[in-house]
Amino acid sequence: MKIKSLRSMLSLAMGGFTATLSLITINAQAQQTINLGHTLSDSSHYSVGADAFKKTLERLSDGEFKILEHPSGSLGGERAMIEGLQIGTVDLVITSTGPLGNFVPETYVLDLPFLFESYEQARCVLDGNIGQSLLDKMGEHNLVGLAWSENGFRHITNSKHPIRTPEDLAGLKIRTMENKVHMEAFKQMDAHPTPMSFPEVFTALQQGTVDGQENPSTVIVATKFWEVQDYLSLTGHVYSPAIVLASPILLNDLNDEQRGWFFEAAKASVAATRTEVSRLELDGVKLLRDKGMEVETDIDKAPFQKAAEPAYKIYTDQYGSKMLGLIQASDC
Ligand code: EAX
Repeated sequence: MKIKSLRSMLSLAMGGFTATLSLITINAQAQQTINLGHTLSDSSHYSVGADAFKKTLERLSDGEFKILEHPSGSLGGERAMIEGLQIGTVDLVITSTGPLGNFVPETYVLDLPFLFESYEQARCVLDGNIGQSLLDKMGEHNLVGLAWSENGFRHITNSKHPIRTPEDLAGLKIRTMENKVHMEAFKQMDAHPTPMSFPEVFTALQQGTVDGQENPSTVIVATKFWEVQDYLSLTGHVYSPAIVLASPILLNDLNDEQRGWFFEAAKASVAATRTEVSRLELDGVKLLRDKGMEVETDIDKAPFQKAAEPAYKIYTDQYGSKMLGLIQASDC
């Protein structure tokens, strides 16, 4: 009798212990905080995308995952954040392809100047088989590509004089992303390309370390570059994709259903970001003019395209022409 009651006491205690343990597990899941970093302000198109990601993931997972957004490069520049994904100190990043080629060289093709003519064409390529095959490549480099998002067509700003032709760039120090295809293109256009991590750019422009920079109107607006740049030329010299990347250390730990939520959330993020990019392509330029920038809208792109052409050969000599050929031949 004594033994029996001792057993039942024990089993009661064990039951309670197990129940407590599973509560702890549920609580731990309910509180799993996911750190999402990007380099732009909390009013940017990346933040619009981060908000959509957050809402979707928190809804689908019924609060099991919470997104904590770290805007404005507070987790570092894009290169540092991508490294963070690889070692698991960062969970999610929305980044341009700027430094991505250093990790996944297959993506350099997307940085070629004048590769895409319109948003429709770029989005169509990135949403199709070509985009998917490039997303799959991330897996070979210790990253998870959740979806292609968008930064926008890049335009040139500077503090010296209006840029209407490639010759106007001669001698100007232009900050570029840490991307050798971009640097090559600007070298070909006679500028002095100066690679730099994005969080350093505003101060470099302010202090005159560089004369100009190039970014989509989305970024120029979000970073208030009008405070340190007088001239904007709508060169649209390269389409700048963004990508939603995850850490394999996070994703590999999840079950299929949970992983699916992250891919769904990335899709929602892309849709929201693209809508904002399209809006800012028009409204952003108006705002920049209102802020006092002199905007050159009527740019003849042909001479810029011609000047940047050698960048294609330099790229294909190193990486072959297969991916480029596929993009150029696509139905998009
Ligand atoms: O991704 O570095 C850049 O100029 C990027 O366009 C910016 O960080 C947004």
